[in-house]
Amino acid sequence: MKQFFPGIKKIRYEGPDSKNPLAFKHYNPNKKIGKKTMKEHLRFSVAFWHTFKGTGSDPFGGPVYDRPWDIANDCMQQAENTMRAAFEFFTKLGVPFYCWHDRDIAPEADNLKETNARLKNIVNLAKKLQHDTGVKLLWGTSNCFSHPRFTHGAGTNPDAHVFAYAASQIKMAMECTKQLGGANYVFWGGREGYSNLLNTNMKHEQDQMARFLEMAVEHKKKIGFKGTLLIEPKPKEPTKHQYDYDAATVLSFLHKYGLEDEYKLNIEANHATLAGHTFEHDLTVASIDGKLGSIDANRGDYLLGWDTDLFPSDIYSATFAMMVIINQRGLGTGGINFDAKVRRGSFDEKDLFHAHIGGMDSFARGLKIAHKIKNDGVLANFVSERYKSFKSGIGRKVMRGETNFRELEKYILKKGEPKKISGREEMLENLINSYI
Ligand code: XUL
Ligand code: CO
Repeated sequence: MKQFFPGIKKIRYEGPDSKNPLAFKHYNPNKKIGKKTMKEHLRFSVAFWHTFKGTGSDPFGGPVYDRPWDIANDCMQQAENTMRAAFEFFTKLGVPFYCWHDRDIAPEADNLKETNARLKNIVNLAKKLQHDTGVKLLWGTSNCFSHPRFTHGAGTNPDAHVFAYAASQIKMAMECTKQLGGANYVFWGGREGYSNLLNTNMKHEQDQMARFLEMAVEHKKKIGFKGTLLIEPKPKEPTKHQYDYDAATVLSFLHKYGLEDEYKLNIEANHATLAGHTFEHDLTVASIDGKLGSIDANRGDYLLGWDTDLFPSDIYSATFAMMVIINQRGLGTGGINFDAKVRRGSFDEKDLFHAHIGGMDSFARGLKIAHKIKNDGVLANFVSERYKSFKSGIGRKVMRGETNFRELEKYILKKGEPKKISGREEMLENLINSYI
């Protein structure tokens, strides 16, 4: 069998002192952190679209990456080579999961029937390779944004014909995800938004989207797919305004349409920052509602205002993310998917390994640090102390719904001015630094 990464051996853990760029310094899959191994905590996944289909092109220049699996005359031969290269990569890197869009793994043909036949063909190959290697599918999704038919959206398209096309495409992608034992199915509304309010009936588009998501639930049940349905918020890009703006917006949408028991959220770092939040903010918003299902790990660039999808290397961000994940006792069926791309100048195959090793080590460090912080309990004690006035007396009555404005006014007339209490932010930041 042809090797696509012949110069690279299986990546091993060598510990924090190793200087080998092709070794893990922190990710030691079988090491236990608390009750679970690192592998079980982190559930790493590689994104098919960036790692195997990315070309490095940008608005100013075409493809630059050297990808030996792209060299084939026939598009299905190319798809097969890409899938084989992907499984060689997953195995050498030692990740337990991967994710795809339908159109990443098999190219579209002239009509849906032929397109579906191509997809089925590649899914059969993926099934065999999953079986041979033990690598599993974290999630499948459908690309309903690249083809010109989706220019005005898929589920929110003003043309019902396009809506029906998107439904047919997602039906097939859900069935393929089920066939491959996928743990989740993701909806990212690539063009579900508007670029101009003058031609947009926003209420209609949102009602349409809800109908779309209801039908997805109905089909999930019909085919017996047991995975979690996930929605991935993003505020803008490609449209000026995406309806799934951020975690809070998606949650209230789900509550408004009675879909809250059917969907969880897949939170992406760079999407949260594009929405003007920190990554940990959106993770927390999803988590406190019991809806943090999975993560797309990456990062933006402070100097660039778009979705740069850089590999995550910021230890603070990884630590804060892992604090939220540990607090909710893991991601359930979800995982940490590197929805990230190497930079245009990092065009050879070795760069793909460096990038993923760095991302995995960052989250492994974040996990170790977050676990220690949690175990020591200092931060949690500080926070619980800060709210202790709601545990007894008048505060307790407030939380139990046993008081009213009149009684609170009486309370203040008797007790007078509250004492100022410091929030100790700098002290807490110093505390976090002492663990990093
Ligand atoms: C786009 C993005 C997508 C989704 C899957 O910004 O994050 O790759 O993760 O469609
Ligand atoms: Co994503």
